[in-house]
Amino acid sequence: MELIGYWRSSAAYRVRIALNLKGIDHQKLFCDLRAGEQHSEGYKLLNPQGLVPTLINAEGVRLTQSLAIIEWLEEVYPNPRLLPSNTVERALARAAAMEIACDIHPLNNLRVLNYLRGTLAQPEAAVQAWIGHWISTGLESLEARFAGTSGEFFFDASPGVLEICLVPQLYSARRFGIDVTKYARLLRAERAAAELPAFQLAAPEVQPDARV
Ligand SMILES: N[C@@H](CCC(=O)N[C@@H](CS)C(=O)NCC(=O)O)C(=O)O
Repeated sequence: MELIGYWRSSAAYRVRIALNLKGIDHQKLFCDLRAGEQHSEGYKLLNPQGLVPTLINAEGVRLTQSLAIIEWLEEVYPNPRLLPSNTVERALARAAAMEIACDIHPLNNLRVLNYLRGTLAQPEAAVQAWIGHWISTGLESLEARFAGTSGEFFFDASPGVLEICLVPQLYSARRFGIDVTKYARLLRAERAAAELPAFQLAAPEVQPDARV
């Protein structure tokens, strides 16, 4: 299997964590988003959306969209589970993961920010306000949803799809200079995840293409 990603991509970061948690051997390939490689003809043949990640499975099938990739991994490699065994909890875990992957992350994606800065000629202060607003709005509602829940992780004794989405989103929030200290419940889960090699080895700074 081959994972095409970029060290700072939070969508690729999610898939790196999932592959590590499941212990799936894979090769890492890179698409340099800052250099615009996602727009190259070659990459668009693999992923016409021009986004990372792309996972090429053992049969050569190109899989895109991090949540779809994680669901596919879950179906093909069911252990360890990344979704709760109870169906209602599965829906709740998916919903919270989607709050991050569908409602927070896309609003602050590179192409959206480039559009604000370039085509819409928004000043940097407005772009920063946009980023801060959407990330904080999303994290606040997640914090409210889980505040008061016990344990370290959200649904199980081990991390699943929500932690897989949360850890990269918190990383990205800090990178944008957002104060995340008020999200105590979210930070508790993040701290627990940070103890696990699957998360440590997926961290942006330790990727071979990292430019720190
Ligand atoms: N919904 C997609 C989002 C993928 C995505 O937006 N990837 C970003 C990096 S996190 C990207 O490739 N951005 C390139 C660009 O905006 O030009 C997923 O979850 O895989």
